[in-house]
Amino acid sequence: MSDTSLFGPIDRSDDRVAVSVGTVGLRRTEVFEAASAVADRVHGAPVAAIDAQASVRTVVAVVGCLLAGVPVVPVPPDSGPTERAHLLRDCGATLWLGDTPPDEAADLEAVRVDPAKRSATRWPAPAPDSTAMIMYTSGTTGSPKGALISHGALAAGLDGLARAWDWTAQDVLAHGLPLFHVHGLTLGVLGALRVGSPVVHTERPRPSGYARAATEHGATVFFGVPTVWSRIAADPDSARALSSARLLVSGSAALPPSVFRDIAELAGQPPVERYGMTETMITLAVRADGERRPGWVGVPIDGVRARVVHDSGAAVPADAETIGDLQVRGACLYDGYLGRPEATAESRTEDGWFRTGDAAVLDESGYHRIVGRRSCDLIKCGGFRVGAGEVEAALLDHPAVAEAAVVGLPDPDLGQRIVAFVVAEGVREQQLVDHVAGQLSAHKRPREVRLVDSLPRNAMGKVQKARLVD
Ligand code: MLC
Ligand code: AMP
Repeated sequence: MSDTSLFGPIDRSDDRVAVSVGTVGLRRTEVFEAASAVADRVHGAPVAAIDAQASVRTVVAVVGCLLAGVPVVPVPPDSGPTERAHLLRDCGATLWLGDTPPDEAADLEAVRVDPAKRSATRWPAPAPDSTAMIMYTSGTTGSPKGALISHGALAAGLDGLARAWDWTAQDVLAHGLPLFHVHGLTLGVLGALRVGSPVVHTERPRPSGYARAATEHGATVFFGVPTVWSRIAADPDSARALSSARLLVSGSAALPPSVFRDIAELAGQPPVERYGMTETMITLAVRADGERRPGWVGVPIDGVRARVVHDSGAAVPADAETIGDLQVRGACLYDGYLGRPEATAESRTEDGWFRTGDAAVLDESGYHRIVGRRSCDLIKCGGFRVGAGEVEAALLDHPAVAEAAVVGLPDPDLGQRIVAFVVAEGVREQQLVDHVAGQLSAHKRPREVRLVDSLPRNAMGKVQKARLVD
């Protein structure tokens, strides 16, 4: 049986269900014995791509690769051929773990993952600086980049969070977030396995599922993106069912103050907010016993340092007002973008701080508030990070489209909704929505397409997105 540095020793007396997704559950020993069977099969591979459906199979596949020291690429299950082909080509995977491989994975060796399989192989802990995961994430332009996350970074980030939230094996975590991003997979599955707290995954992040996790599974900690909390607040019975919880956590995007207050009233406590990125994991958090203030994401977790600076590099005053660039450093940060030395170098200052691209203010107690992103070309829709450039490229790929500009507009449910301004002939708006949903992940589709005669451009010919947003 494995005993790796990421997951710690296995307490065989703990016969609780450690991971459940929908109606399927595995005890802790079952998770690791099934994962060891995957590790037996995949060890030695350079990289493994995983069809990251919301299922225990995905959990077993990811843990198996981590045990074997094989870098994992979680592939969004709704990704279309353009996005999937890019990911698979870029990451260098030789294995496809999942059901029937899609056409783009036809060259990869298919590995079936069976959560009922068992193996007792003991795996030595992978080196802390070896790559554990390659998480694909959007930039302002171009195709998604693979962020290299080491085993050591995972351990450091998860421990920092566990300490911030007093998250222990006595907790039961519940969420229904996708298993291909930091929030749902890294924190919501690997975090739970590392601290030993059972995780109840509700398959979808619906309010009724969260309520059932509280009433039927005794969940004490809940993770959600603001859209999920907003939907829970709009379903008072479900929100009230969470009143037995110890901690409600919101992150991945800005939580509207009205939702913060509605949840406080209905569930008996407001969410704690925390801030992170694919490249950094979670760097700032309101601690379990910290003051909860709407819009404020707290202080650096243990092992992280943060600074808010002017363009000159000088720190902004801690006056809760002056806006600067948020930069972070610490053991939980990524090692760079796979095969993109220039983008990696650009992401760091000369003195080694990571430029988050987010603008923030700091107050005298050390709390941070995120006030927005520096670039309007990164959109947060329902907590998903979507690059305007990637959506524009998909639109321009349609034969009827001559020009396209994509922006994020405020949306009461999604935070920002993706809106495409398109110059095109002989095509309907919905056809363009479907075209993007078919090529990229469905969540990257424009929620609205506006057909226009021309795009506003400056003297240099650059599209003036600020005018579109106005
Ligand atoms: C809709 N669908 C289409 C379609 N229109 N499919 C094809 N073509 C079209 N034109 C399908 C979708 O694929 C999906 O299918 C279904 O319709 C509903 O999709 P949706 O409309 O996009 O769902 P929505 O209600 O908008 O989702 C809201 C949400 C989701 C909150 C559930 O946005 C979500 O899961 N967000 C979480 C994002 C997250 O975890 N981010 C963390 C990033 S990490 P089907 O089959 O699926 O029903 C990070 C770091 C940190 O940020 O700090 O945490
Ligand atoms: P991703 O790479 O998907 O993890 O997205 C990271 C981005 O999400 C950050 O750069 C922020 O813009 C945004 N984000 C994450 N958490 C928060 C938060 N609590 N409040 C505001 N924005 C957030």
